[in-house]
Amino acid sequence: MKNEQGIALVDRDEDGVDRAFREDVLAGLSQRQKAIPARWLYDDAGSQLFEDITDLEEYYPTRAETEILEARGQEFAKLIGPGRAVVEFGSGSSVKTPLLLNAIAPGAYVPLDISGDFLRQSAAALSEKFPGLNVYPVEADFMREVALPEEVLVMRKLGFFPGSTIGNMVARTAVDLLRSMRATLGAEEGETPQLLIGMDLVKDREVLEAAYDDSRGVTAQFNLNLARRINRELGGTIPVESLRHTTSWNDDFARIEMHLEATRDIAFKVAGRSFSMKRGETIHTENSHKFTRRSSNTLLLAGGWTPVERWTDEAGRFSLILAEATEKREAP
Ligand code: AVI
Repeated sequence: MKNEQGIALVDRDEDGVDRAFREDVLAGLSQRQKAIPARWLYDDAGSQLFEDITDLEEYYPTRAETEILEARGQEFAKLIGPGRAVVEFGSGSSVKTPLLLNAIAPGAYVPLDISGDFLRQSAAALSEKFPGLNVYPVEADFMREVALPEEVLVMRKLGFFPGSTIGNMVARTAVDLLRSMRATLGAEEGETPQLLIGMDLVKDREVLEAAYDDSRGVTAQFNLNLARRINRELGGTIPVESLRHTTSWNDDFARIEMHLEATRDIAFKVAGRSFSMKRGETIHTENSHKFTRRSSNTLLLAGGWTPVERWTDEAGRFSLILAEATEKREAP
């Protein structure tokens, strides 16, 4: 469902149920390997729990990326230049976004997010911090091409996609997104937009497993909240106390996987349909891919972006990559 600007809106049925959520959950629970797309982890409670995760001792990505943004401002300024419209894919973080904006003297800031309330709150907070900067929040699903506000069409663009959120997508979805970003940023109209993107790096398995299974159990609550959300919003009867949060490193795909595992045989209903799980069976709830220099280059190139520069934090845990839209197909 779209509004008159072609923006995707949440499509609810007469009972207020998000139809896409119900479809994804019912389809996902019907598969042999049960799986639910990770985007449904982020209702209000899930978004708050994710904020809490970013403060955890074991969860290094947020601190590592912030360290790069703090340390490399002058290099960003040199390679990006002033006057660009910064288009952030997501609502923006109260810490990372100001670091970038301070470094590069942008012409405008355009946060894109599907969640209007959160978007407006964070855009307002940012306008307060940067009183002279034009801020144009756009409520839209950035997984597809988005029409940018007219005021910024004449400006050169920089896309900003921090946090290694790209790592939560399988390669096919990530490439689709990178291509949509090209279109949103005007690459098809003869512009050469830039993209500053965070990509988390492959590292010791123990460090990764601890980051996704922390000692305080916050990530476990984040994962279990999905089952609670299904019960709340889809009339589910999942016995949440009989599920446990598990993580494992999948070496073939260089990713941490999050699952909810049944600790006993269980049966439950969701939206009137019956499901069961044997003890030890899981629902796959998230992938978090980790990259090497080569795999990140390959992904960006497949999405139509040529890497220009990359930075890592001192400990070499996380990378921030500046890329520009590839102008034409390179030989051979
Ligand atoms: C949002 N995303 C980049 C996080 C990650 O690290 O993959 C989500 C997350 N899941 C568990 N902890 C954090």
